[in-house]
Amino acid sequence: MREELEPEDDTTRPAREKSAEVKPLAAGVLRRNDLDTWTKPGPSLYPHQWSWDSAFIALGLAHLDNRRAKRELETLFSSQWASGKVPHIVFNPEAPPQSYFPDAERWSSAALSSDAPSSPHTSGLCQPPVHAIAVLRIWETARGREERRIELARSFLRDSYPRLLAWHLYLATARDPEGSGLVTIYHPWESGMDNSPRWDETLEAVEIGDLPPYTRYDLKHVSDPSHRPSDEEYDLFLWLLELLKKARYDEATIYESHPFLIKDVFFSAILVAANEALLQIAAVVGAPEEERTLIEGWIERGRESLEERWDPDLRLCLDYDLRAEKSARVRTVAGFAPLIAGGLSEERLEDLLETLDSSSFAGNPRLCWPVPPSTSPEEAGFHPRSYWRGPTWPVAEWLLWYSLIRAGKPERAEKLRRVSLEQLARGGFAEYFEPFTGEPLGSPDQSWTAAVALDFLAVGSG
Ligand code: 2M8
Repeated sequence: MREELEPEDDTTRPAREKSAEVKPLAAGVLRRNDLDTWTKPGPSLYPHQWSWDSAFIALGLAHLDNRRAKRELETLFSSQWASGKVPHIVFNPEAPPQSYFPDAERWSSAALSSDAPSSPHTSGLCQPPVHAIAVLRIWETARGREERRIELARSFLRDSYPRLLAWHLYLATARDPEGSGLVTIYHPWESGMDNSPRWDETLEAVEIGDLPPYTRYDLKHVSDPSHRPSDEEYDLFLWLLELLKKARYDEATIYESHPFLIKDVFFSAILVAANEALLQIAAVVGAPEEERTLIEGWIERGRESLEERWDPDLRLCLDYDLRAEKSARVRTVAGFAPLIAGGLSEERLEDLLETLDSSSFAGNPRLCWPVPPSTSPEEAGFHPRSYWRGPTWPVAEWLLWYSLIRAGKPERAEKLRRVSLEQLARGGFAEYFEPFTGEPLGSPDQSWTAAVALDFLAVGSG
């Protein structure tokens, strides 16, 4: 039977008391998933290093152990491709056999592309670039401490800066040959929101060819297969992967032939926020003026192009399918992209806040906690238990909280932070939550959930 959570029961206990319990529990999750130089996203479902998970993990670890936080990102960046791409998965050679699919062999990245490192193996895709934000957090947690610690953090920034710059340059060029300011993704896995209804129309048009057989291992790690993408979705994911392999992960070839080429507004907005962080890092390390000007240009271009993707009726920002030449008119949390990118006019900010608090998102009366579901409950493609089709995701809440602070809305940010922490204090560090009942779903003890809790606790007033 499903366990229903009743947040009302707990209102007598002060928030501060519950927060005090959350910190050691969150730290415990990160400790248990720690493999010394990097952290597993989840205890069994995700046995390898994932790119944006590690960025979130690093910003949580920054509040526990600065050195370990740095190591997390150094490990990830040591597998950066020659092109500047940071791979979405770095494979763990010690992972138990048949624990995750597609595995390193299925990707064959090093065999197909001379840009890919051969040891450890990596996937051929990338994920949203949260990394510069995490590097900046590491710096911020060291500042104001003893001189030695500050100097170590500064030296970490010096080492990280060129890698981050190469990563962002790759996204601004290979992933945006049009110079549009928006990043093109090649696969739903690159968005981080794998089975979001954002991709439904595009995927419907994809014809699956001769797909080599495979076995899914993810389903054995969750209590109910309906939490994860369906078999039909997996076939499409695997077929797109075959096409990318056929193109030998070559950007120009992919651009000519691939059926999934989407200007992803959420990914692009994170890049703008990450470029803001990179600009601050550039100042700390004394980067050349022309590089700072380049980064400023990326920020400006990114914001302008997101504004062009604004839908005045839905009052959200929409992805654009380059092949079909049309927008994906679906209300998902990704539509808040301009808030994440920042630099908004008062009017646009108000639009976004109204959408956020409307019944389409955090103001929906059926919600257990007033946090935005990954897909609006008013959408036809909404599903309350399926992965990115409706559940609430603490990492998405963190991104909105971080953005609200940057947008000069500290009170709204604080409300979101408190509710998000309450949700975690009641439901634990699940990968995602059923939005109407608060039931924890997916992988338990998910590292990035614990990491954002630590950041919420450290940066907020507790
Ligand atoms: C999920 O994605 C992986 C594929 O990359 C999967 O479902 O197997 C997504 O939630 C993604 O955003 C996340 O980085 C990854 C690991 O937590 O899991």
